[in-house]
Amino acid sequence: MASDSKYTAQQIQVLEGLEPVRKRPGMYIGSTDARGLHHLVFEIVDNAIDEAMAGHCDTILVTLLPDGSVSVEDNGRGIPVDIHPTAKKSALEVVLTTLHAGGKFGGEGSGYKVSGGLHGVGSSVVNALSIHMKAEVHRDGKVYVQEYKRGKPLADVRSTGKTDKRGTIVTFTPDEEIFDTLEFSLDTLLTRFRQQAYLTKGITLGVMDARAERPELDRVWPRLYRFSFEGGISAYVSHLNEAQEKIGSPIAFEKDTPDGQVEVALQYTQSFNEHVLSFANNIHTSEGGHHLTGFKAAITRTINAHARKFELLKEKEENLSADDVREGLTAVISVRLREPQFEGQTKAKLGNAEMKTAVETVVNDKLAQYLEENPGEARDIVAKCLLAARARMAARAARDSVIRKGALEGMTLPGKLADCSSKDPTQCEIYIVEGDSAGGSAKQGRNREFQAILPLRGKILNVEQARLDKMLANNEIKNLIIALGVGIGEVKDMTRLRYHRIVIMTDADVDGAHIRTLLLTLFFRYFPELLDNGNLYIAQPPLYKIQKGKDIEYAFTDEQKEGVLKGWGVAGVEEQEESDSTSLEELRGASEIEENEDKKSIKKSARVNIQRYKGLGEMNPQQLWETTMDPENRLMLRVTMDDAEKANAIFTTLMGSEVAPRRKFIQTHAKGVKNLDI
Ligand code: 2B7
Repeated sequence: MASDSKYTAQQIQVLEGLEPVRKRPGMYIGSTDARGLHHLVFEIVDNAIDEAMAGHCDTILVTLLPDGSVSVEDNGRGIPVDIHPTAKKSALEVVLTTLHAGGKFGGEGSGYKVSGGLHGVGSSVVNALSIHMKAEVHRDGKVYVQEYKRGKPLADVRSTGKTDKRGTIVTFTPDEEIFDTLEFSLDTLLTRFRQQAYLTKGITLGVMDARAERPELDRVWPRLYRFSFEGGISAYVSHLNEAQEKIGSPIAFEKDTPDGQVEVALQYTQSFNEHVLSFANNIHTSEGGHHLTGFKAAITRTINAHARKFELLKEKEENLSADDVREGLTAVISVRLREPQFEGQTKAKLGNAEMKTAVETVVNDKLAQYLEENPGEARDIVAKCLLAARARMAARAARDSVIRKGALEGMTLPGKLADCSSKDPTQCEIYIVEGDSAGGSAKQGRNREFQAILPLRGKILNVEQARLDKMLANNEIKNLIIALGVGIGEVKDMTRLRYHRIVIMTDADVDGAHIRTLLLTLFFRYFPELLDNGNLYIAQPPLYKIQKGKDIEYAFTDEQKEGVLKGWGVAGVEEQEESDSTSLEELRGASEIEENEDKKSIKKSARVNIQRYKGLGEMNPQQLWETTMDPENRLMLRVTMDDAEKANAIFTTLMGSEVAPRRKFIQTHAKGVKNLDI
């Protein structure tokens, strides 16, 4: 490359050492939990992707190794190794041991027009937080190596031999002093790299899981996953719409403008949901920004203009609203610019105003042209938007009447709700309980001070396939929304939430799982704030009650049950098929243990009674309190939305109208559904 020769080590800015990173890791990688741990890999891979975006590398391989380390390899130019004139050491060492090194890498000569991640400062941060790191550079026919411990070089950069390869290999072991967990989630890595591969057309991203061999699980070891999408963001849109009934094929445009590069792909589906993802320099801008604003404005304008021009919209009809044209729309917007400004709470909003016009102009021109050239598809799209407009008007009318009647106001709490006496929302909990009988037990067993109970009868409506008007006509849902006190749609106000803990309590069977999924869908679609704020929980009733004499233990898993039995010196007891444990049996058990105590020995044959709970209804109020509702003893799963996109995909697959993907999902996941991770 011509730019290589002009590029020298002096262009690196030296700022400061790495001590601040180890002192306050959160400032650099957000947190030291699993999320922060994965961030390390993303930082290193981002550097390799920058090298790819500059046109110098097309393959990146990430390997998880058995010793807990991760290795990232690219086939780029290799990090420069020449001596930095002021620092008097190798550029490689400067890049990996100084904070903010690389501030000038983005400038002229590096070939880096744009950059993702922390703009190249990431490698040194990762180095500081690793107990060990090794950097290997293949450049100009030679291999150069340097190793580090907690960010400090163990020796100077040295040349170890000849090579005919080009590129950089970075291997690091996260420091257990820093991180709460050292276990990488293959799933998290794959999701991220798949996304990156879609956004960077032409690169191949590989992930190799070469951690400990587990012959019982893995027939193929190590496992290699490979992502390479010639279709780029168009392929991404197809992927997002896999489970949907599609209108036409993905439409894609791209243009290099003086302000930056714009790429857009979109496709309509028959679903009610909008799924628009925006990126700036490969970073997901979840808070949107000017590129997204420009896109939305252009879609609304162009579809209206087309509908008018071809008289698909009658003269007396109102224009389609921005919401109407986004219903059922799936789109990916990706812009690349020289100096991206990231704003907002999570720095996930693009602040460059010039990107509004850039995206808007591209979409206006190219979408108008596409619609004219594909009149059939255009007609279907406009028809879908018109349907949305009409439904929206019907929904508004229905909602207005519901609101007018005061049905959603906090005044008239549902009759089925057993409310708590505290009025302090931060202290209050609401249990949404499956069925009236379990609801009855919960009402009797609860702590009235801060626990409210709302029993739901049967299955609630599947909200994925229903609109707001239909939903509000469903009594179970209406009751729930009234009880929460927050309203819905345009009158939603989350500050009026009456309970800060919302607990879903269903049976441990298929029906229970179904009801739970329906409730989660409702919350995910209409009250995502509850997921973001961690208000939503799933109660974990025990699976077994194990009783020997007066001793009663509850077990939440099979392993726990075995543990209890072992602890009691009994093994291999057969499960008793009992639906209820009467007081008579309890008495009988009690006398037996007294006998045993007389003999001062525990007999193996002592009567052990194991009850497998099939439903919440099998527990009496006291048991339900002790095992599932008492804050001192209970086990609850907090529902989080770590990865909104993945959650959305799962919801669409599970709850949407297409049947084949759902069957596939259930078949692949049926065995592994233990902990909920949406
Ligand atoms: C801002 C810093 C970090 N860098 C270069 C050149 C190539 C290059 C890198 C990289 C991750 C793991 C394998 C530029 C950029 C440093 O300056 S970083 N490749 N790959 C990487 O980190 N992969 C470069 C101009 C001329 N020659 C080389």
